[in-house]
Amino acid sequence: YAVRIESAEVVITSPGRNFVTLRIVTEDGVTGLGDATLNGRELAVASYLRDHVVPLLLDRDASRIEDTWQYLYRGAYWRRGPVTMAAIAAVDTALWDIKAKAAGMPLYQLLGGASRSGALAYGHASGRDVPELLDSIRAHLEQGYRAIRVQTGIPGLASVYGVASASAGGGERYDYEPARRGSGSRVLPAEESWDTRAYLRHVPTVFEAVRQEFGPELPLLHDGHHRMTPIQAARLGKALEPYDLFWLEDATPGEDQAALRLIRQHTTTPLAIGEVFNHVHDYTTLLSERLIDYVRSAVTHTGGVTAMRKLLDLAAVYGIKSGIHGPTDISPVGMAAALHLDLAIHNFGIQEYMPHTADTLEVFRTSFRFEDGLLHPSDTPGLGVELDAEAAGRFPYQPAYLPVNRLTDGTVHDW
Ligand code: GCO
Ligand code: MG
Repeated sequence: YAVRIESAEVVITSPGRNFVTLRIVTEDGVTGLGDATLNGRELAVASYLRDHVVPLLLDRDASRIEDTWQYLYRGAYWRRGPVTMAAIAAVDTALWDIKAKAAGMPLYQLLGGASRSGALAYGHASGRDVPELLDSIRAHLEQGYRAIRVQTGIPGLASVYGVASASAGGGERYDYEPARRGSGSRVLPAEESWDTRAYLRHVPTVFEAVRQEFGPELPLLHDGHHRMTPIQAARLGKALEPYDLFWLEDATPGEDQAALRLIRQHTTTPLAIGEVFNHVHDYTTLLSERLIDYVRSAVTHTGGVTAMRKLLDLAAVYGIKSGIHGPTDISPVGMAAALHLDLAIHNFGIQEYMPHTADTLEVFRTSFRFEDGLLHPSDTPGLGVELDAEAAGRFPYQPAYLPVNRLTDGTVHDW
């Protein structure tokens, strides 16, 4: 059994934000899609694919997924990194899409079938102040969310990570954390300012207000976005214990695995990390020493379905669960891949979810659905996402960067 890869094409489109998609077509005319979007560094992955991967894919056997993964990973000699691993992820995901379509099955069936009826999703509530935050949580509950990420403005700081600039008003907010765009030919990142002490003073009071208003049941999450030192993170984890968080995410910069030991010694607040990771070896200390509770990798940035399955199976050995990365800079293709894994694996924890814009959903025709707080990949064969090339062409690439963060004295800090 062999199916020749006939063509492979990189599609860059920007229906509100930039997405990079790999589209592989077999000799039988079966199409597979893979997400290769790396927010703010999109063209590097597009070039890696176009210049160095597509020429190797042509005429290969599309059915040999593991072999192709190893060929691209070991064959490059140079290992890991977000650009390489996003490129490999796109190929891998597209080949799984093809295999599942050829089998006439939704991908989760090839991964072993459903382990649950749907994937619990968490939504992003935020507010510049507490009243606006409470309104945003209410709006999310009305939309059916059963778990909520809580981010707020900090008194004294002009703009803070995770806080949408417009008010919720009951509708969906699409302006969350857009990669900033400039005008003219030169685009520079926006700059934000940060004060960790002000943040540490304020956040526990916010969770106090949220628990007062919504009671003890609602699962609440919070993202520290890499901004604390280990001892500051330990202190925040302790201060938040009375509010029973589902998780505290990215308390410290992710590359320092040992930092989690110090946090863990001081707090029972569950910890999640890994959205900037791209390899199982980013996690080995964290998993084997049980220093985290949730794995935050994106399928898109961690080598695709094949590598994520292995990573999550290793996490399962230690009783650690999934919390797959799913903000809107993961394309609907990457999101669908996450949902098939969520349904199939045993150690599912929660799935991050933000609806994509109407323009994005015109380019990417999805079939997954959000209902009563749960996400469901559809039973459409494959991933269940199709790319409308004509619509994609209407939204050309626009240079855009994520913001840069500085302490109030001007020192560059983690964003
Ligand atoms: C999250 C993340 C995102 C990232 C974004 C960067 O928890 O969803 O922190 O909001 O900041 O993916 O591109
Ligand atoms: Mg995060």
